[in-house]
Formats: sequence, C-alpha cells, structure tokens
Amino acid sequence: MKIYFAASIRGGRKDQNKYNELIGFLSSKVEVLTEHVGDSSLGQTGEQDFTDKEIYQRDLEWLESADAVIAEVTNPSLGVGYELGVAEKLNKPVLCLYENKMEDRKLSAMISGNLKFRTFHCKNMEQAKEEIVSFIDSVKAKNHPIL
Ligand code: 6K6
Repeated sequence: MKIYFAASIRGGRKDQNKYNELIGFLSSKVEVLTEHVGDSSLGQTGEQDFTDKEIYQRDLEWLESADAVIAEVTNPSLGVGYELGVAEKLNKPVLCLYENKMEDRKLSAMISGNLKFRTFHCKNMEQAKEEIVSFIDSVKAKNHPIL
C-alpha cells in the first residue's frame, strides 16, 4: 500500500520531529511516497535540488498513485490544504491528524467540516499511531466509506 504523507514545509517546520516519527512508524507498515517531508535537513524553504514546478508535478503524480493520504494538519499549510482538496477530488481515503495543543487555535472548518475526511484529534503520539493503524486497516479491508 502506498501512502502520501502530507505535512507543513513552508507553512513552518516546528513539528518536523513529529512528522519524522510518524513517517518512521508508517514506513514499517506501508510504502511512504513522501518521506522527505520528515527530513530534518529540509528547512522551511524545502528541497533545493528541484524547482517549484518540478516539486508540484512530482507531488501531484505521487498523489494520483497513492492508495490513501495521511496529513498532519496541526500546523496550517497552504500546500497541505491544496493536497487535501486534490485528494478529495481524486476520491482518495484521507486521514487528517490534528494535535489539540492550544485551546485558542481551532482546525479549519474546511477540514473538520468535510465529512469525506476522517479527522482525528489526538493528544499524543500514541493516539496518533493507533489511529493510523485503524485507518490503514480500514483502507486495506476497503471498509473506508469512500472506497
Ligand atoms: C522548492 C524549491 C525549494 O523548496 C521548494 C519546496 N519544497 C517542497 N519539497 C517537497 N514537497 C513540497 C515542497 N513544497 C511543498 N511540498 C508539498 O506540499 C509536500 O508534499 C507537503 O505535504 C506540502 C507542504 O506545503 P507547504 O505550503 O507547507 O510548503
């Protein structure tokens, strides 16, 4: 199974360690197409070896080929929001993980209000991992509502 993992790059890299841990966990179970998202050497400017046009084209091809999308949406990101909109139109099963840290900041209604997305509010990494396992199982069993 191929998973497109989406998370903030130019939107901010403060949660990069968390992305890295989630990607490591995911990689032990499925193929992760976007392992670079957790790379500590990838700063807020992103991959310097590619032009923006190359990144856009490559990422959209990966998104099309993915069986499902998992997005870490705690840190707002234009790119992740765009990828989620495309994933919806491609009828990909989507899991959005949101860590409830700050009471005063709420997840965009365009994500939490979209019933095609499975949005999970987690308190810690363990909960996020349990939700990932449950999501992957539902995609494998074709139990996800979108399949
Ligand atoms: C281009 C040239 C130098 O840096 C870049 C940008 N680098 C990126 N590299 C890889 N993936 C990217 C890049 N920019 C955006 N993405 C995709 O969008 C990833 O798949 C992320 O899920 C998402 C992040 O979007 P932003 O808006 O936070 O950057």
